[in-house]
Amino acid sequence: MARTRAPERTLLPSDEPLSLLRKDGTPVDDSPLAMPDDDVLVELHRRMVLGRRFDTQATALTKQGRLAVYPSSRGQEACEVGAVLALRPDDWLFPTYRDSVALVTRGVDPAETLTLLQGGWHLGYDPYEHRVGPQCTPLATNTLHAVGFAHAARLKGEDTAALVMLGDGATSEGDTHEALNFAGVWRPPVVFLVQNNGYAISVPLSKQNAAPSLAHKGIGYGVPSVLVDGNDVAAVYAAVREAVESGGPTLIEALTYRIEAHTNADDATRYRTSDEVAAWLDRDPVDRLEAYLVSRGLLDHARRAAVAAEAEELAASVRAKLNVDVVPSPDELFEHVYATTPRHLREQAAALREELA
Ligand SMILES: Cc1ncc(C[n+]2csc(CCOP(=O)(O)OP(=O)(O)O)c2C)c(N)n1
Repeated sequence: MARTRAPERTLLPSDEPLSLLRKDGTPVDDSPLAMPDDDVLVELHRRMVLGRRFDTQATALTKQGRLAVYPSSRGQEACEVGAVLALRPDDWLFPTYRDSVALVTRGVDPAETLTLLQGGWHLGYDPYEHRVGPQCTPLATNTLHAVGFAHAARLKGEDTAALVMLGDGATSEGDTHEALNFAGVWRPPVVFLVQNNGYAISVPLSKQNAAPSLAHKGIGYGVPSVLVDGNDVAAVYAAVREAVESGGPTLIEALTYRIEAHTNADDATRYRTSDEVAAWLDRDPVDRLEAYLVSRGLLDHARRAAVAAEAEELAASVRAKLNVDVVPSPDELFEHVYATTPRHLREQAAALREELA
């Protein structure tokens, strides 16, 4: 079987993260990345505002006992939204537990996104409808799903890229290295977006990585690698779009930060300081894009109010849909595991039914 050519793109990431907007919203001159069109920037803003409201609503639902747990991506909206909007309709997304906002941005029903965390279905949405794989909880397993999927699509002659989202901690898992090696050799159209938010739960990056950057981890596998400012949504969008259109593999490390704790079950004050959090609040991705849009006359009071109202409607709808007691059917535990249920599962289902009768 013929392999595609090795990349002509440079393998080495830049020393400084690539960006298009500084933290005060002023544009960067001579960035190698292409500034997205105005209509894309306006949509990126809308989606980040909606995503943040969804995220705060989901966090609130944990406090009301409506969700068992929620891993917030507050502060990481530029990655969640920028990467997803850069995908083409036929591309696929392979997200993690932290990426609910990415799912919502891709079009998955916000309430369906939360069904698993509500204790309902294992997977509350149809993966084929919006081309979104299941949110993976075992770290880095989705990297292998993504390379396999992109490779299979190429064999079938389909023009489909796969975007896999993973955290800094997940780059220490064996699966990531196998996936990168596969990607380097077979060159499927796959984008590894590493959201480096500084911590794997309480473990800081310095305690689990010796490479100069996580982007450097692509080099040994022959995968072109890019380091971007992960709080700059324009830069994330541009880098992912370029990677998708390259037709081969790319690793993108996006430098960002999670403002909330790992999940609502974690106490982040035990391993990081409030000064550190404040420094990252100052780099807020939504504020940054807003400052740029206002300076360009692309965002005014009326537009901001309309987006805020839309975000409130979204939150109200999520609240209404999740404000119900879930009554799972034990029978459903056995459904959709295999195309044809094997004998041992049929027996277990029968035993359970008998016990509950
Ligand atoms: C294979 C595997 N090992 C360990 C865990 C337990 N675990 C859950 S989240 C987490 C930290 C992940 O950190 P990172 O990849 O940086 O992602 P983030 O949570 O910061 O988005 C760990 C170790 C797991 N889910 N899967």
